[in-house]
Amino acid sequence: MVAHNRMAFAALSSTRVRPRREPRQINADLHTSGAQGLSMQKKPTRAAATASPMSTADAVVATLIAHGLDTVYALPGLQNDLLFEALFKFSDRLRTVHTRHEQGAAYMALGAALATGKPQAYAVVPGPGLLNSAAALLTAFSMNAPVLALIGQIPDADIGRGLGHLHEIRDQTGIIKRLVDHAALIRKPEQASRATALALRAMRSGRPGPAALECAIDVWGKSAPVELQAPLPVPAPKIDTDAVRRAAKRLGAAKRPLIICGGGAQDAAAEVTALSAMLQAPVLAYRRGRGVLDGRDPLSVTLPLGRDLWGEADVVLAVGARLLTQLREWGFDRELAIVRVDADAKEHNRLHKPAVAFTGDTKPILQRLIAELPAHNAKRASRKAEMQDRQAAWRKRLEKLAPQIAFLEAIRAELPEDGIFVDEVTQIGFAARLAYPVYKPRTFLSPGFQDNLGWGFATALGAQHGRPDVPVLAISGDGGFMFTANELATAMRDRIPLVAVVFNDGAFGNVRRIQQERYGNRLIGSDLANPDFVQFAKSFGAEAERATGPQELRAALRRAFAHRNGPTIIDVPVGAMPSPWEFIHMGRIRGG
Ligand SMILES: Cc1ncc(C[n+]2csc(CCOP(=O)(O)OP(=O)(O)O)c2C)c(N)n1
Ligand SMILES: [Mg+2]
Repeated sequence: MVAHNRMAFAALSSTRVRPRREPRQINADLHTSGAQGLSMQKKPTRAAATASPMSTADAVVATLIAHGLDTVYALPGLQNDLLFEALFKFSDRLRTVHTRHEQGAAYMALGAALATGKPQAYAVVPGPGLLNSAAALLTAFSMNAPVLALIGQIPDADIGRGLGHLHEIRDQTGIIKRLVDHAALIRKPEQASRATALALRAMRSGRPGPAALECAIDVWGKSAPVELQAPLPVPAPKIDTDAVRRAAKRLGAAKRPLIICGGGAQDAAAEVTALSAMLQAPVLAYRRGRGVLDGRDPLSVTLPLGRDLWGEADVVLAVGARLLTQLREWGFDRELAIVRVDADAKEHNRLHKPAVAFTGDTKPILQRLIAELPAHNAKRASRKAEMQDRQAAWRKRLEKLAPQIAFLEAIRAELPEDGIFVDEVTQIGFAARLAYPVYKPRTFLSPGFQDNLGWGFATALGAQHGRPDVPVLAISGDGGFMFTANELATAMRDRIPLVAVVFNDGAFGNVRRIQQERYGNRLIGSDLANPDFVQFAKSFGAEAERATGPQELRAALRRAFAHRNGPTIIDVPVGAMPSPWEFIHMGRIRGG
């Protein structure tokens, strides 16, 4: 195989690479060491200008490597056999991790993207393979996560003819275009590298997000002289100096400023932290913005205190956040001015006209605000004591959720500062969004507005695969865990040391409680017949144990985090838990 790879790289290195046009602007994340192996990319010379024949599949894979990708999460099949040939050929540069279901592959790519902040790819067959991966692709879209889907196709000449080829689906391209903003069908080897580079650029340009490339069964193997495309520059919108001044004036004069972070703030932690200190502004995050400001800072708030602060704020700085809950559920009025920073210009005016709006990457925009603010900022006393009191008051009311919080305390005590917590749609997850302290960015992965049951275990596997240097913990209910529990086989084969805690109440507990409380206890479709999760996990060869109560969980976690040679499943039997919803959907607080 080594000799085989050498030959492939000998062929590659005589392949011409298009020079980058604006090398200064190339996003650092895309221009990483993975590209260095393709040394011809760094200094395109005249000598290397003869493009040599290359297959479509080789060109796609070489371009992924040149963009710094190191893994493809995949499930093979006939249409993609020649793609897998290329993955074999380049397997010392790009690992192929194959899963047991396409949703596992796509969720793993998503988890790796969220944990690393870098683009990730998955590959699946057309039709059922695509649809099996679709919930994860939808989630990647909703979370603006840079995930590239490589999707097979029926023979090129027959696309759209409805002949009934294996895995044919009507208008696959149309379906994909509804799921992602950037999609392309590769029809010739000459297009393959540039199409891949364009997809990877689209994933980082403007509002980030997934992209998809389709390629027909008979196109992967076609060869032609190919120009390998180096990473393309990502355009950065200009920052309006006048707007910076207006925003700094508003914020500087604010009596009760509030910062709200969404997922778009994850790469601007230092800037948000600095602004929060300068303005003595609390920073509200609920799901995707957690960890941008360290949860130990008294200015770091989640719900429900965040809603009180929204009620009294005069200026809000929204950083990469949709504000749907705030503007729709909590209300607004003329006394509230909003300064918005968002990668997507369409986001600004959807529900409300902001006082000042910035479009672009949050980090450089916030840096400009930090530079401008001192000229306009009011003298501010520390709000530390006030915030500590208010936090304590809400902690007291949240004691209603003591059963959940006790488990979260056990987890926080054992998961190191930079350990990654992967949330699920379960009782402990709902409480975690309110009460689990997050210390660092990208260490609390929560599915955002899809809130899709079953994302957790496989997404966490991808997070752990992408970040082998830190412990990753997945929580799930017995319902959510079984969506992708089959991927325990993947975790064993690839020795992924994920620790997964299953809170086992024998029910779709959330649904059951709603049926009890709101629908006269008419229980339907909410009880679960479970396997013995310890036996189940052990049958894969995984470590597994049962822990009853928070103390036993803490001890089990300590053992689990010490085991780095494969996954651990901890089954935690629980009863029904108190409802968190009164702390999450709290209704209007301003605007009548
Ligand atoms: C993909 C998807 N299907 C259905 C739901 C609706 N749903 C929300 S919570 C839930 C039950 C979760 O059960 P479990 O994972 O056991 O957690 P528990 O509430 O028991 O803690 C369901 C079915 C959803 N959020 N996502
Ligand atoms: Mg359950």
